[in-house]
Amino acid sequence: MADDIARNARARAIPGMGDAYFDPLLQDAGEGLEGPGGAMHRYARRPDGYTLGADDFDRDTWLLARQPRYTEAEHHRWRLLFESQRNMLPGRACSDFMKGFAALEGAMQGGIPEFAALNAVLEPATGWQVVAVPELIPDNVFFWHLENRRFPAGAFIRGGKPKTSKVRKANEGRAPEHIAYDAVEDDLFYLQEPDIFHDVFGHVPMLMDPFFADYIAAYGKGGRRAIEHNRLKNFGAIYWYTVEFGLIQEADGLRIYGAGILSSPDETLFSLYSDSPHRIMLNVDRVMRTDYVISDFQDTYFVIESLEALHRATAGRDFGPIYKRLPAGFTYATTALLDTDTVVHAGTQEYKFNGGKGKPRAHEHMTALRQAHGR
Ligand code: HBI
Ligand code: FE
Repeated sequence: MADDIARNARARAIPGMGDAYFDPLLQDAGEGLEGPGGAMHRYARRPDGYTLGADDFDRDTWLLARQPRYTEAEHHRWRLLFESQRNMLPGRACSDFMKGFAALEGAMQGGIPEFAALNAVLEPATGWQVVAVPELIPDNVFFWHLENRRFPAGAFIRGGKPKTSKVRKANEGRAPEHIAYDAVEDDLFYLQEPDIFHDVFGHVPMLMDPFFADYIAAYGKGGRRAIEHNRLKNFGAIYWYTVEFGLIQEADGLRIYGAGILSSPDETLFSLYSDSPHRIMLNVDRVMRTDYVISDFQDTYFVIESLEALHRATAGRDFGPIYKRLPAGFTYATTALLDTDTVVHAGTQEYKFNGGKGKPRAHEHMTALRQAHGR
């Protein structure tokens, strides 16, 4: 399949990045095994000897020809994350996520899933596929895949190289495949970059929904225009505040559909139950002007009425004239509340104003939330 996609990419060239976003560092970095982004080293020397080499990586499409064969330690990390986060879903994830999740659960439990098994469920439902990539891929390639109903998922799983001294100490002298994470949640449960757990557990269930499936494909199509108009950051905020961190108003309360939240146990609690963040009804024009947080919980979550309404607010809309009026960069801070907002909850912003992640008060804030909500 990866070969077909590569041929297809050459026949119908991937739209360029445009002058504004041409990044010489990205274009020139690395050769062969390292890959253009330098992440192939993740697959180069696997504990069980199964190696993904330069031939397994396509430089046009950024696709891996196959998933690596995962070690037992990696399957173990998946199971830890999977079990723990599955228990967070009931009453918190939206009904459409739960529906998609139920259909995919057979292919997702027991260890890191085979994309072929996921696609056997996903493709007949909405025409989407999951495809393997080594890491974050360039925006134009990412959008091109989305437009063609392929969701690029990182093939690696987090936690292979413990970063904190606490985790390192707990595992001193152990071979990589024997590193234990059970007692050291902090390193495993905080997400720095999209890995296979975030991409598959967080994103794929929503791709089972027809409206959401169309919404993301339309988003991919719109990406090219955003790049041409030099408004990629503004356009990216839409994805961020919907696909990654979106909330939805359901009949019996607020629920989550954003993959960034649903792959994080703490943000699942924070987004729904904390008094700190604002919760505001989604307005696409407002969101495109709003900055966002990349290394901590969001200061503001945007709420939609339905997936159908989300689809309507974006698909088929001509963003060209909108970009002409839109200033480059962001106008509103992450903590802003505007007269024109439809406010669901005006946040105290206490988490933010106490310094956020890593600060003692952030820790207390989360401990209180976990205790109040049984985790
Ligand atoms: N690549 N693999 C991967 N996953 C992403 O979520 C992703 C990406 N490249 C670019 C990108 N996201 C963002 O720039 C867009 O959402 C704007
Ligand atoms: Fe994501």
